Amino acid sequence: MPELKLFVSPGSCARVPTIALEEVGVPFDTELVRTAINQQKSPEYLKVNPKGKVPVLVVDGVPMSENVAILSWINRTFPDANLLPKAADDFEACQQIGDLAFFSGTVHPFVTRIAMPMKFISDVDLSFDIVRSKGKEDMQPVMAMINDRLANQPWWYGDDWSVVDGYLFWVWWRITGVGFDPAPFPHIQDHISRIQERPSVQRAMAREAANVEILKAEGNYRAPK
Ligand SMILES: N[C@@H](CCC(=O)N[C@@H](CS)C(=O)NCC(=O)O)C(=O)O
Repeated sequence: MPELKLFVSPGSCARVPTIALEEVGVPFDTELVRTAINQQKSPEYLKVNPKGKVPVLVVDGVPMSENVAILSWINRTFPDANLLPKAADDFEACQQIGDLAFFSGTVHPFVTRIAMPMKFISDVDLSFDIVRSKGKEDMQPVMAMINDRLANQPWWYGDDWSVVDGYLFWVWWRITGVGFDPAPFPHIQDHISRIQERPSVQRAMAREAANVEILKAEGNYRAPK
């Protein structure tokens, strides 16, 4: 069994591999990165991930960054957990990588505009709302497409849950937490209610809640707003 340590920050996209590892049921440690004080840019952390981002999964002492890679590795290493459907061939396997890349490379940047507009601008007072509003506008067709996909099936791939559903859960939690209107997307809302019943998701959220308490006790907690 590999020794696993996941670098995380509450509310971040590190939630997705946390859910994946909880779903597998393998023992793993998490290490808290304090983004409120930019610990992800500290010299120590940059040795782990020169990109200065979470998540990082350290496998037997060797770090791996990027959700697409981390989730693919967990899926391949623990195939019995069915984090992704069993692919019939290379083409289907690559389509699944495409789904993870869609969330990482297309959806996530819109999330950042909505949830962290200050990352795009230096003049916070003048431009904060402009960036956030444009992010919300650009997110509409993306969420409409996902809402349509979920109209007649409970999960992204049909009847069976996958880690792509975990990705959607994080995205939705993050954007609705800062004012993205959920009303036009009832099938996504139903999906979120379903996924919150999943024990792996509840365990991942409990890990995050414990880390939030640590940050609050230290004075390093920054609530989403
Ligand atoms: N492409 C990366 C994106 C990772 C990412 O943007 N992580 C955010 C948290 S959701 C982060 O670490 N932000 C801190 C920063 O940019 O300083 C992935 O999919 O893993």
